[in-house]
Amino acid sequence: MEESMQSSGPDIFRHVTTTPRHDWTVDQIRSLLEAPFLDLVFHAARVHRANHNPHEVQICSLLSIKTGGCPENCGYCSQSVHHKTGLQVEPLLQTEQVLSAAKKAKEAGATRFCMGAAWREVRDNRAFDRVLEMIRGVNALGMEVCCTLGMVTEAQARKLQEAGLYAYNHNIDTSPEYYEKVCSTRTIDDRLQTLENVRNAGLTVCCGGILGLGENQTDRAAMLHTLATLETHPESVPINSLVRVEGTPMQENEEVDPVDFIRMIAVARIVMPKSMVRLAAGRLQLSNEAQALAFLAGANSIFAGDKLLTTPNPEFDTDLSLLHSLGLRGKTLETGIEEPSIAVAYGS
Ligand code: SAM
Ligand code: DTB
Ligand code: SF4
Repeated sequence: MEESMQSSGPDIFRHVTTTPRHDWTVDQIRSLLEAPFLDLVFHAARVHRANHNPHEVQICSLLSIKTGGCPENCGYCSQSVHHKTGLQVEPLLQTEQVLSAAKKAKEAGATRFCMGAAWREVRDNRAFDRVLEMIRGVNALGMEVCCTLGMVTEAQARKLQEAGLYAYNHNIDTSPEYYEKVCSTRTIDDRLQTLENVRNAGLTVCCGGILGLGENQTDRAAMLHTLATLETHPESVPINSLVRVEGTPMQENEEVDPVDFIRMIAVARIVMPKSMVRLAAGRLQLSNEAQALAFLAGANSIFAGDKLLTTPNPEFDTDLSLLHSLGLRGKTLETGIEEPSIAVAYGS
């Protein structure tokens, strides 16, 4: 490599490769998280440009298809029955309502449509049949279809796959060690089992986590370590920053420093070079400049639209003008990596 290590930071960066590795240790990942910020962004940007088109950002659209009343007790969530958040519970939407939202999202430039249901797990009932119908409809629009419906068995995941589902979202949220502080109605092993079921059914995996739950730096490293040591890296890794919801046990949590949010994006990019890293919940707390740094550090997707599932998000037009001002464009499904603007001479 031409640049000397003196100019590109501490020793830990010697371990960085542009191709996927599955043997990162928690200590190494923690060292990356704690490295000088600009060195970290520099290395993450290089890994990013070797694997992705740096001018493209995938726009995803989210829709809550069944809102509130969830029996799980995730401490951050507006939709849990265990917290008094004042959220109005709504039954499963009709298929036509969902398809109309998906069409609008597609016209606005979204290429991925994610449907979320506040369920603990999928049950084989009429509601599931309706979700399968929604998936068939959105798939027919030519979008990547993603669902997040709670725990699924392998047989259910196969039905989702056969209906045209592209990805299943199921976040591990935090480290295995801290997990019970975030949710006690299920274990992280339950989460990992669902991820295995999804993978066995031939779906792509969307799995990430949240910053700001009260976790420490080792937990952040351990969360990324759990994902980066899976046999196949999740194709999609959403990194959320806690949206503090009144009435949840986490409403008073300390705000996440934007620099730490960007660090997490950068390290996710380095340890999972080929995955889509999604700058997910928490963008209202980020300035345009911070978002620009996140894109430089390897984020290549956002959730657009003024609502995430239940909480506010930047206005669609605000996002479009941000992307425009940064010279970024929405990713189309046909394009792969084309002409990264900087030649990458990294050894791997
Ligand atoms: N019930 C399903 C489940 O738990 O997998 C799906 C819905 S859940 C709302 C999807 C993900 O959104 C969660 O796993 C969590 O990572 C993220 N999320 C939920 N509430 C959040 C909040 N207040 N702030 C940031 N991220 C949040
Ligand atoms: C993910 O990791 N973040 C998105 C998507 N996957 C489903 C959801 C964010 C939800 C934020 C809280 C809410 O709006 O209720
Ligand atoms: Fe339920 Fe999902 Fe919210 Fe947890 S994150 S309370 S499982 S909707």
